[in-house]
Amino acid sequence: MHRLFLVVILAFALTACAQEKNGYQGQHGDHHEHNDHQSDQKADVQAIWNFAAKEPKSHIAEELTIEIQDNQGKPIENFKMNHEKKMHLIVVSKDLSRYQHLHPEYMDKGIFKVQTNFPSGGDYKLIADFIPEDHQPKTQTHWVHVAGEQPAAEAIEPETMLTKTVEGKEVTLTFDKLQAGEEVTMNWFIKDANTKEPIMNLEQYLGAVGHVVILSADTDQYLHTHPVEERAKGPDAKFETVFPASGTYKLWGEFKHHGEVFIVPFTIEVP
Ligand SMILES: [Cu+2]
Repeated sequence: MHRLFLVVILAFALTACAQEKNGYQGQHGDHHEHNDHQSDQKADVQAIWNFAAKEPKSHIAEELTIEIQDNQGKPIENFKMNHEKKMHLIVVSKDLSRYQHLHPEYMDKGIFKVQTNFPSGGDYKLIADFIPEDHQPKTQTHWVHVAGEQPAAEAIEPETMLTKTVEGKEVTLTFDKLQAGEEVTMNWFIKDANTKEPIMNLEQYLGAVGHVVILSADTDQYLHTHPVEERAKGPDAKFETVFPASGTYKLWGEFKHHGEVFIVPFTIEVP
């Protein structure tokens, strides 16, 4: 319980730190000047983000390289498997309307590579989630501007009805008690949208009943969640998390049924 809370706090600290670094790199184009953070013991890893293209464009495959280093610029070479992958990469537009969950491939010497394919132009936040051997879970983030046609930003409005149909599934999200700073258990209840029958045979997706990613509306807070029962098969999928502050958050639940992954987004207000 306490460990979960610490992870969330650590993720914050790292996110804030990474943003500062990214801004710094953006201005100076120098990936090696990080002395400003060496005194901060939490900033014990850093990520260097590079697209093969000078300016990535939407609707085409763009190669992204992410190098994970310690704070001296030495590659970190060993990573723990976490939900069957060495790195999870969340790609989200600034208005949170477009979301992708990718798995960069580990090459060697701390270097991960992935093909991105942005669904539109605009600003995107990239969030890499990984666990170096002998470290706590880490989060590193990066903003990128993508060239291409950009639809008007969508408002991030909390939904009052937390039931929706996505790809033939009717999904209802409930919370035991929704309160910032408290451990919250959420339940995703999944029915077949046509027959209204509860789905009892969800497949394991990345070693669990599903995955839930949560971001605050300003994208600053990336929350980790843990399935209460990893091997559950539905119709209930329960996860625990702690919302660190009151405000608007977007959640994406990812589940697998009949070999297909479906992603269900909800926007909520946390008191
Ligand atoms: Cu993942």
